[in-house]
Amino acid sequence: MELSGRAVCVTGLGVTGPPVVHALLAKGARVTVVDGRDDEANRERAEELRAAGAGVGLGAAAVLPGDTGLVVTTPGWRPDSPLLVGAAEAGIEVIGDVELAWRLKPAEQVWLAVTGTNGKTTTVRMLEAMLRADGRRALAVGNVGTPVIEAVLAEPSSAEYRDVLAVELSSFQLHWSDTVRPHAAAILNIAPDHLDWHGGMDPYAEAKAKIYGPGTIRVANTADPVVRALAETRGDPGAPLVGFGLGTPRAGELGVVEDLLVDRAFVADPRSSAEELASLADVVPAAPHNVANALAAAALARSVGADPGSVRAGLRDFAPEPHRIAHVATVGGVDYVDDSKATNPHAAAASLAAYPSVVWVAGGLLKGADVNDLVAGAAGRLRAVVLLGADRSRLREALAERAPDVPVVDVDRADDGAMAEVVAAAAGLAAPGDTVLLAPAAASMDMFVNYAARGEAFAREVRALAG
Ligand code: UMA
Repeated sequence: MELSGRAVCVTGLGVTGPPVVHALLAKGARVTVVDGRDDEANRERAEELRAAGAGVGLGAAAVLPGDTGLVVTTPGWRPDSPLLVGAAEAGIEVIGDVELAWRLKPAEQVWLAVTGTNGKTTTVRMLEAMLRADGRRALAVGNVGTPVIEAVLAEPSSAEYRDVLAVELSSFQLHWSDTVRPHAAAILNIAPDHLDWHGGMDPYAEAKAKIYGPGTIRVANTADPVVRALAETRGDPGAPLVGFGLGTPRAGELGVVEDLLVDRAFVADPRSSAEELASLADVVPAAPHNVANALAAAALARSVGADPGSVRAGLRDFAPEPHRIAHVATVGGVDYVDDSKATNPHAAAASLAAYPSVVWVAGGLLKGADVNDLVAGAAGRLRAVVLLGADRSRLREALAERAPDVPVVDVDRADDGAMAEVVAAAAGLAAPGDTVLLAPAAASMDMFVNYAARGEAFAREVRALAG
């Protein structure tokens, strides 16, 4: 990709923007970066990027420069933002940061990609651990937090070079990626999320399906009908389709036999042989959806020839991230569990399914998702519900209709004391043997900086309760 002397506009000065700007400057492009937010943090970043040679437009000055030949957008920018619509109307190519990274990467670097509504970060981290156990120079990048562009610029001869990337791709990043073709890619599951950004379920699923590029080995969750349909109808029909699921694997699949994770795809003769990869005890936590994540990671690792022993070693090395079904404390015979990362109904349903009797803490920003099925599916497990956050009335209505006998406490405040009131109410409703489960089914930004801050607030109040 020729960038020397080209006028490029980068939109977004968040996590992704600055390394994209540096990469473009290093390639000789003339770069302007814009961001609608003109605050202290962005002014500081602007200072640093101006010193490096970029132009910067903040706030009202976040406009497309007249001579722009290419726009590189960071993932959070919606396709209907006026600046991006204006660029497209003017015939200017708009690509995402992942597409740019793909065009600039060394030819020999292999990408293994993961998308899905839930489990992406866990899966790329498991994959990274398996690849490292196999002796590869691997790194988990993308939506997981390290912008992809940071891992593609090193020359293969340098110490910083990575030969395999475990790339977590959000639907936003996939929307802006058109020529990316990973060696193998997994779709974990698809359930309603980010519908406001994409404008509906179909465009959301179509964005996810773009992960299967020409030649990409299609790894797909056989238990998810939407994923199965996409794997069968999208991507390259000439490329292998490898299913994974919690049942006994058929030829061409990875699955579970008794307490073993088993590969019947990446073996010499899938019809007559299978390879043991690991035991269920190697997967932490061993909740069903997490075993599915481990199988997806294993399929991707095996697609580049990783040893079965490396799959097991990687799973044992893997440490789950905070705020994902994390046990905080047991107080008075009641377990308190922080799954603040359950930011949509699909994730909350998986979490609720792991416990028989739950005081459920839920609510926040629902992002356009429907909660009726979630509530109907969980009703039999609910001792009580404590609601918080902006969209809690939608949950309250669903509970009144689908679980009318379950007591509901509504915490009608969003200040610093709200979480203390939530935990106190939950403690009052729980009986010994119950689980108080923070699995909000919603994003956190109405009350907290992010899901981690919400989880920390919950854990703090639980520890205070425990004394
Ligand atoms: N901005 C505007 N106008 C807009 C939109 C954004 O000016 O219309 C500005 C904001 O003021 C802000 C900047 O753009 O300064 C933010 O950029 P961004 O939203 O593109 O996000 P980044 O900070 O670059 O982080 C992104 C991902 N964020 C989103 O997709 C929203 C991060 O995923 C990712 O880790 C990072 O790139 C790595 O490259 C986070 C996320 O929430 C974890 N992802 C969603 C999810 O997992 O559900 C998709």
